[in-house]
Amino acid sequence: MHLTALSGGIGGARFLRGLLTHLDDDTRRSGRRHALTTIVNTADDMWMFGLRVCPDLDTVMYTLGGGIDDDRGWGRADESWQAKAELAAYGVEPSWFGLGDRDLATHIVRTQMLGAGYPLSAVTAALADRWRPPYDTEVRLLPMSDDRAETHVVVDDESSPAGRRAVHFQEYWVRMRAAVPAREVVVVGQAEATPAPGVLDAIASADVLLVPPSNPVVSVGTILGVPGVQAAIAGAAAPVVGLSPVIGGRPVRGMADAVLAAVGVDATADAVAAHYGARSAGGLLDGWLVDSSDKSSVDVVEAAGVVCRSVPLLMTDVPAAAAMAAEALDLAREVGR
Ligand code: FO1
Repeated sequence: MHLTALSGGIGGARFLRGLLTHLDDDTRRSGRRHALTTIVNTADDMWMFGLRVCPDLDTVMYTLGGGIDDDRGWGRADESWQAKAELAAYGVEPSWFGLGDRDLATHIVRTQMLGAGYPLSAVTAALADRWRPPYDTEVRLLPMSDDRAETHVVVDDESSPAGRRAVHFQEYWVRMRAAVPAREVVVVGQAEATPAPGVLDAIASADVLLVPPSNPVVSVGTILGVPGVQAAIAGAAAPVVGLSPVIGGRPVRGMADAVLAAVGVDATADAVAAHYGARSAGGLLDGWLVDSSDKSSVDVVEAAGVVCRSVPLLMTDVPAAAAMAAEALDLAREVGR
């Protein structure tokens, strides 16, 4: 089976690790081989100290390749922070973003290759070659685009004449901890971006299209916003199944409701499904998984034209994520008939 997933950082990466575990179990049981293409959000990306940092691509690459620090959910295991401390000693910014010594090598190689004229998709393939996921299932990482599309968040700012200013998503998310209201989310350059090589084909040729529990606005929304992607999904033969990133009225990654509010979406499993829309009504979803604690929202989601099931969605460990993946594929079979 060929699966294609749209993913952001931490939540999406953890789900994909569970999916690969489940697919390998299926290969051992049935002998069937599988392939997974992950289209990753690049609107979080940022220039820092002259280096191009791609947090979601790196989080997926490290998580699937075994290099991730599982407690943080981002960056490398066994990390040290000497360079970060030295940069801070020089008083250079951003001091609020944790660039570890091991992680810096990834950004140096990426910046070197971009400088030599390689597109981000080629750089990603080269970096991923070192981080080969230890699964039978063939895994391919694709940036959503080779072009620059950057999420900026508009926040209140009395000191500026307009009373507002735009900050890069990372500054809003990491330095400001999403603690102030996001008035607007703007993806700079998105309208001019084109899907990276392989993206549209991975959507068209997939047997199943998955929307992991990533942030619907700044991770999945930014991928869907790349011109051509939404139309490719609408026209694809594969069923589209998503998993709610919101459990019991709270986003699992505690700050996601800040950007949901900016686009007027309540932090509930059914509001996110409504935001994505039913594929039968020109939206994204054929099927939607909500957590067991959100069983009461199944009827609301189904009334909107999306087949809905409630199952445990808390990714406490890899087996839990694998069980969620099994449920998602089961639902895909049901809606795909
Ligand atoms: N997230 C944080 O909350 N604090 C950090 O200092 C931080 C550093 C960082 C470094 C490299 C990287 O690939 C990701 C990093 N992240 C950090 C996560 C990053 O902000 C992600 O974009 C968000 O978590 C959303 O996916």
